[in-house]
Amino acid sequence: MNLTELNGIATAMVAPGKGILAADESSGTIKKRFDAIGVESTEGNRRDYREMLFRAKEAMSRYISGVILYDETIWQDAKDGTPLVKLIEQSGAIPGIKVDEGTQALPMCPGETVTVGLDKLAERLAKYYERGARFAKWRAVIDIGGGIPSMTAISVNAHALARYAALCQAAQIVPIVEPEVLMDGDHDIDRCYEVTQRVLNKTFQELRVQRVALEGMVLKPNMAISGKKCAKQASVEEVAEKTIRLLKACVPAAVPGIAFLSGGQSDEEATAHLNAMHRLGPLPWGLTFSYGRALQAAPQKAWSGKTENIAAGQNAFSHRARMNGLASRGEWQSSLEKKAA
Ligand code: 5MM
Repeated sequence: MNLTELNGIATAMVAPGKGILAADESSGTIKKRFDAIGVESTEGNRRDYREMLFRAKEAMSRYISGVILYDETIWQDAKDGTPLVKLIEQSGAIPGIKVDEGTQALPMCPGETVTVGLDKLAERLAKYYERGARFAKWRAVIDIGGGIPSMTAISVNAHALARYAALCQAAQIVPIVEPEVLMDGDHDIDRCYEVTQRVLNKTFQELRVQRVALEGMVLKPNMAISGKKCAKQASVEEVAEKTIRLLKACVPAAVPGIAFLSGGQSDEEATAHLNAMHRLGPLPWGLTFSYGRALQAAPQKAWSGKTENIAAGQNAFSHRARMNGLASRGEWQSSLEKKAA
């Protein structure tokens, strides 16, 4: 393992003004997104959609540091025969790959899951590296509800995240470690804080036990935020203040960067929260976005599967990428959204 090189990649992934495009929707998830805009989820449509994003010059060259791909996409070529990975590299962004194989029910723990995909992972990583991937992603899912999460679910997911991270670093690939505490329930922000703290502490404990070099990884956490169904929604300032307090308590300064998931927040909320956190600096790590829905909802709608809408889709993507790029420096203002509208 060359830690200097891994640290250089991780640092570039969270460079000020830039963040990560999470375009690694599995086939089931992209079908749901396409259903919402009336587009059939064929291999060709998935390729055309992602090609549109990766060819959005302004977004990709100025605001996107890296792209997380799904297995199908990393092997696909653009219409003119250029591998999609090459389009990403040519824009100056770093290609990455989702390597987990989804979740499975966790025995003895009703309603909870464990993320799988460790079998043959070393072989798969070597192939992805050869194709151009320089970072990877593995997402563990922790739900909050009556009596959950159990310590069992937190523990097995943290163990798998660390196993994955160590395998990545041995393959000279930067691991994005993503323990996502879902915001789907009716819990308040303090319950989210408390659960996320347990999850992050256990995850870093496992990372240390399994000798993962913290300098060569990126953390992708949820924010401390109210559950979507909670009657009392925390303000932007409270989310920012509690998230930074939580991360300072749990994430060692040796970690080069933290890149948030959006988790179902609206586009503008995700931007406003990141921006507000930067107003609380200086921070010990790079802090940016690794959004899926909060970057793609607008371009998906604008594109709607029509060739004549490609420019509109790219403009919508560039706008959201620019807004989040500004937020990653604490320079975003809501008036910029209105001006664009
Ligand atoms: C893009 O969605 C990713 C893949 O999800 P599935 O494996 O369920 O299809 C997801 O892991 C994503 O990278 C993160 O959750 C961040 O995306 P959001 O939409 O929460 O910002």
